[in-house]
Amino acid sequence: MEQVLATVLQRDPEQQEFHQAVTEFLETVKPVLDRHPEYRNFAVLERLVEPERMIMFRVPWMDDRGRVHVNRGYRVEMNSAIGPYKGGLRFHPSVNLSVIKFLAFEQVFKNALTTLSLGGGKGGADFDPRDRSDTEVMRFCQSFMSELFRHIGEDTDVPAGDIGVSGREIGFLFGMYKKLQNKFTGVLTGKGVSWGGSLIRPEATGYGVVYFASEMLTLIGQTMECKHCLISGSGNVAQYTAEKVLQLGGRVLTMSDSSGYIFDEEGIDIAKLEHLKELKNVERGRIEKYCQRYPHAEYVPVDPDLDYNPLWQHEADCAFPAATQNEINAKDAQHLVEVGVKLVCEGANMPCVPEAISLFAENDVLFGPAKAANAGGVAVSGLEMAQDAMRLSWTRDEVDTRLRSIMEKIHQTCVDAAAYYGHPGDYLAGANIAGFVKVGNAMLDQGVV
Ligand code: NDP
Ligand code: 2IT
Repeated sequence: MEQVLATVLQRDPEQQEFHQAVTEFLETVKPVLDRHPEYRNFAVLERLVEPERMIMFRVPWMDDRGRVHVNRGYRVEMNSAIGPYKGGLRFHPSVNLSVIKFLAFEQVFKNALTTLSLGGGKGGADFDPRDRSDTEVMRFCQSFMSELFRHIGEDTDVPAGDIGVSGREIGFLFGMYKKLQNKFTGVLTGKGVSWGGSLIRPEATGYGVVYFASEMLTLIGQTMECKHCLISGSGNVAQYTAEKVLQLGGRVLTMSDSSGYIFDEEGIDIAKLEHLKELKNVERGRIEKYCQRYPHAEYVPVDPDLDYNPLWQHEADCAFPAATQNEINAKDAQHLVEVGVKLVCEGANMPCVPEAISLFAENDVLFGPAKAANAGGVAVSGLEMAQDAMRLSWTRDEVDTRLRSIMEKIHQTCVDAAAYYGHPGDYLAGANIAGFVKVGNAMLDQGVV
C-alpha cells in the first residue's frame, strides 16, 4: 500500500486533491487486502489509482463582445469494470486535473455503492459561468461538446451535472451532442423531463443525503424531527438537502455561497427556501440578497483573514457541508464538536479534511462520508439511464421510492462492511471497503486489462 501511494505521489507530485482522496481510501481498505491476497497479486490497487483514460482539450469560445477566450476541458474515464463511465461535469475556475481525478476516483466507489451498473468518471473545465450571459454559456457548452462528443455515448460514458453545471448547461450540451451525432440517446443525465430526463433527478442528491442521515439517526433511536441543521452551499445539493430536512420536521439555520453565509435564527422555512431558490436559480444572484426580504436574518461575508468558517460555530445538532471540497478544516471540525453537533453528513464531495474526520471519530460525532451519503444523485442518474433505455418514464413517487430504498441499502452495506472488517460504526471504512470489493472483484473476473 505504501508503494502504491509512493507511485501516485511520484507520478503526479502536484495533484494534492487526488493524493488526499487516494490516501483516505488506502488507509481504510487494508483489512480487505490482508484477508484477500488476490487483490495484491493482480495489482488491483495499482490499476484503480491509474485512470483508464484521460482526455484534455482546448475549449475556445467567443463572449458577447466578440472577445475570444480559451479554457481547458477534461474528462477522466477512471474505471469501467462494472459499467459505462458515469459522473458529472464541473465548470468552475478551480478545476484542474487533480480536482477532476479526485472526483473521478471517488465516483468509482460511490457508483459501486448505488447497486446499479455504473463505472466512474468525471470531467469539466476551468470556465467560470458566473456573470456570463445565457448565450455565452451556450457557446461555451457547444465548444466543449464539439470535442467531448467523440469520447462519450450512452453505453460508453454518460456525463451529468456538478458545480456550475445544471439543467441549463445539460440542455446546451445535449443539443450539440444530438446535432453532431444525429442520435437522440440518453448520453447525458439531468436532462429536462420532456426530453428524456427523470423526475426527482434535481432533488435526488440532497434528498438522498437526508435519507442517509435519517438512517444513521434511526440506528441511535433518533429522527430528523426538530433537529437544528447547519447547511453550507446554496446550489443544487444544498437546496434539496434543506427541502428534505424541512419535510422531515428539522430546522435549517444556515446556507451559504462563496461570498458569505446567512444565519436565520427563526429557521429557513419552505416559503423562504422557495425565495432562495428563485434568487439562486433564476436571478443567479448572491445569497446576501436573502436578507433584503428577511431582514431579521444575519449575513456574514467571507473574511479572508479568518482560517475557519464561522458558519460552523452556530449551535446545532447536524451539519451538512454541501458546497465544495475541503470546506471543513480541523478548526471548523473542532467548532462543530464544541457547539454540540452529533452528525455530519457530506453533501459535497470530500468537504471534510482528514484531520476533521479524525476529530469527529474521537468525539463520537456520526460521520456520513460523501461517496455513500451523496450517492443519491448518481443513483437517480442511473434510473434516468434505465428509463431512457426503455423509452418510458416513472412517476415522482416511483423514482423517490427507489431512491429511498437505494439510500437505505447503501447505509446497510456500509454498516455491514465496516462490522465485517473490524471497524463497527465507521461509515467511511464501510463505504470504501464495500465499493472496493465490488469493483475489485469485477476487475479480478475480467483479467489484467
Ligand atoms: P452548484 O453549482 O449547484 O452549487 C455549488 C454551491 O457551492 C454554490 O452555493 C457555490 O457558491 C458554492 N461553492 C462552489 N465552489 C465554492 C468554493 N470554492 N468555495 C465556497 N463555496 C463554493 O453545485 P452542486 O450543488 O451540484 O454541488 C455541490 C457539491 O455537491 C459539490 O461538491 C459536488 O461535487 C457535490 N455533488 C453534486 C451532485 C449533483 O448531483 N449535483 C451529486 C453529488 C455530489 P457560488 O454560487 O458563490 O459559486
Ligand atoms: O458527484 C456526483 O455524484 C455527481 N455530480 C452526479 C453524477 C451523475 O452522474 O449524476
